[in-house]
Amino acid sequence: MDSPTQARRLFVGDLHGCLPELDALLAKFAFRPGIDRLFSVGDVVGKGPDVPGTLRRLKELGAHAVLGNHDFALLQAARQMQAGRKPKHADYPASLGEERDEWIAYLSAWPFYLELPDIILTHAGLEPGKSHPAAMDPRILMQIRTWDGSGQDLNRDGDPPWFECIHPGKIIVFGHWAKRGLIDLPGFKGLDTGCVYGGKLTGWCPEENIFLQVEAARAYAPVHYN
Ligand SMILES: [Mn+2]
Repeated sequence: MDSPTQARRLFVGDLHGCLPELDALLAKFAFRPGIDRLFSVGDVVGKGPDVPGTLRRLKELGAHAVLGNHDFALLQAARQMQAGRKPKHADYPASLGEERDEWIAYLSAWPFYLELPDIILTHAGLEPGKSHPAAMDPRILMQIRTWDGSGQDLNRDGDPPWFECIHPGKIIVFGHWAKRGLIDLPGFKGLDTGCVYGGKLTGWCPEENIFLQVEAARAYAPVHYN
């Protein structure tokens, strides 16, 4: 029997500010702060109802996270605005509220990937043809869905999914592909099930090998898979 205090890990899909659903997922898992560990696949910001509240919860729980393309876009927008330019996602830094500087510092510390003894965590996926994520293009780690052989077009109908082009020795946990939905293959766990679009928030626990899901309370954003 497992000891009741054995640590479990919970990997959670793209949050996009969906704090009520994150809290519901943590409750469903019976997450124990200080014992269990929480990991986010990134895309915590953008589109959704409570971005600062979601960041607050991750920070309170000591969560580990990797940068998603929207988190990266926020950091880029903040830098561009500081330089007096008008970025594409000018609304993203404003969505952080009064603790804007705290959240920019928090997000700035997130890596493009995390490597654990048994798992690699990345927002979108890995770059085929390279052996280790340290050697991979961060744009690809944050954006890949399909592989065209060169990394130019990362999302093209007819090209194979990146996870059919790579045979890593560890389980890859990722998000970013809400249109495709839950991916449960032996070496690949894709957790973006479109919560912010009115889908579900998905978590995966490797210790119990279970997926947990909660329904979105509502659709917070029109479906726009970017
Ligand atoms: Mn994404």
